[in-house]
Amino acid sequence: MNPLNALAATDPALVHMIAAEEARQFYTAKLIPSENYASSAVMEATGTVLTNKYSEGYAFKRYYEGQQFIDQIESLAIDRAKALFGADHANVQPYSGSPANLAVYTGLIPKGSDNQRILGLGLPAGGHLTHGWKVSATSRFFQAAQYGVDPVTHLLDYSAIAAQALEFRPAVLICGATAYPRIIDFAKFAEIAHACGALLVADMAHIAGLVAGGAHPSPVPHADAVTTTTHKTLRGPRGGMILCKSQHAAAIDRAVFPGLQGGPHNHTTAGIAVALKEAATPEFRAYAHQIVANSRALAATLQSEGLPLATGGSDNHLILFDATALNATGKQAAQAMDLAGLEANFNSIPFDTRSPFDPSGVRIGTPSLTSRGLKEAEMAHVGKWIAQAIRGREDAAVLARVRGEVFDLMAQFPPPGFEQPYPARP
Ligand code: DSN
Repeated sequence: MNPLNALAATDPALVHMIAAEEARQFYTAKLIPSENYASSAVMEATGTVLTNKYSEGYAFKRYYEGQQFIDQIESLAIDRAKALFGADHANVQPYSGSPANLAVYTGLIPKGSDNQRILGLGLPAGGHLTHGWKVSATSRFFQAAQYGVDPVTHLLDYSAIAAQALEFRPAVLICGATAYPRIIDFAKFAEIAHACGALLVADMAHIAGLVAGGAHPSPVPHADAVTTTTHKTLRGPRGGMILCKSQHAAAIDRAVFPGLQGGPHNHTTAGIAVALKEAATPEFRAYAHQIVANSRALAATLQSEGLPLATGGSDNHLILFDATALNATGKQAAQAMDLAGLEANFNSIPFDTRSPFDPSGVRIGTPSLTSRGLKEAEMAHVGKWIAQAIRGREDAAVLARVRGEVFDLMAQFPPPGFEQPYPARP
C-alpha cells in the first residue's frame, strides 16, 4: 500500500485507523458480494490532483475553464465504457448507483407526464431500495409498485411480472437486483416492457463485471438504459455509470447534470477509466468466469452442510442462505462469521417471516475471494468454516480456531491493491 508518509505527518491518529482497516481487509475473508478490491492502478488514479478540479458540464461544454486534460480523461472513460459494453452512449458522472438510478428515472419520465409509474423488484425479494421501495426517494418522486419472486422456487416469474406490468402500465420497468443468485433474462424483461409500453431500465450494479467478462448475458442490447456502480464485480473505484440508447442520451445527461448533481468527481472518473481498461483484458474474462465457478462450488458446500439456499443454488456471484436451518438468525450467523474472520451481511430471504433487522438469511458472494486468486478447492474450506462458525457461534474456541485458519489462508492470497510489506497480523 501507499506508505501514507504525508498523512502520517499530518494526522497520525487517522493513519493508525487506516492501517488497522488495511490489516482487517488483508486477513479477513471478504464475502460481501457487493465489495471487492480495487487494483493499485485504480487507487493511484483516484489519489491524484484530479480531486482539485471542478468541471460542471460535459467534455468540451463546461462551465469552468482549465478543462483541457479533464475533458480528455472523461472522454477516455466514456469511450472505454461504450466499447466494453457495446453501448451507444455512456455517462460516467453519477456519484454512485443510487444517484444513477434516480437520474435515469428523472431523465426517462418527462416532467408533468400523466404516467409517473415505475415498477421494480421489491426489496424483500432481492431488489434495491432505489427500485421504488417505500422508504426510498424513488417512491416519493415516482408512483412505485413492486413485483416479487415465485413463493416456492424464489425465481423471477416472468409470466407473473408480465401480468402485473400489463395491469400497472409503468412508464419505466426496472430489472436487476442486489440479492438474486440467478441469471436475469433481460430479453424477457424487454418483451414485457414493450408489451406494456414501458421503457426498460436494467440495474446491473452487482453483475457489471460478469457482463464485461462474458459470464452473464448483457442487458445493454435490451434495455433503454443500464445503470451500474463501478466498484462491485467491475472492481473500480466507488462510483456510478449510466449506459443508454442514443435517443435517451440528452435527457439522461441533463438529468445527471444539472438535474441532480454538481461537478463530477474527476479523480473517480480517472479510476473508472483504469478499471474499464483492466476489465477489457483476457485476464478479467477469466476472473469473471471464475467468480461464477467459485460461487457454484461454495453453494454446493453450503448445501452439503445443511444450509438451504434461496432458489436452490447460484449461477452468478451471489448466494443467499437460510441460517435458521442451523438454529441461528441471519444476524447471529453474520456476527458469528465476523468473529471467525468471515465477513458477510444478514439479509432477508424471500417471504421471510422475520424482521429485516434480524432476518433469516445471510448474503455472501465470491467476487473478492476470486480477486485474491482463490478457486473451487478453497471454496470448500470457506463453506465448511461458515457452517462451523454458525454452529459454534457460542463457542469462543471454535470461532478463534476458524479465525486462525481463515487468516492463514488469506495470508497465502494477498488481495489486489496490497503491496509488500503486507500488514502485520492483527
Ligand atoms: N449496498 C449495495 C449492496 O450491498 O448490494 C447496494 O447498493
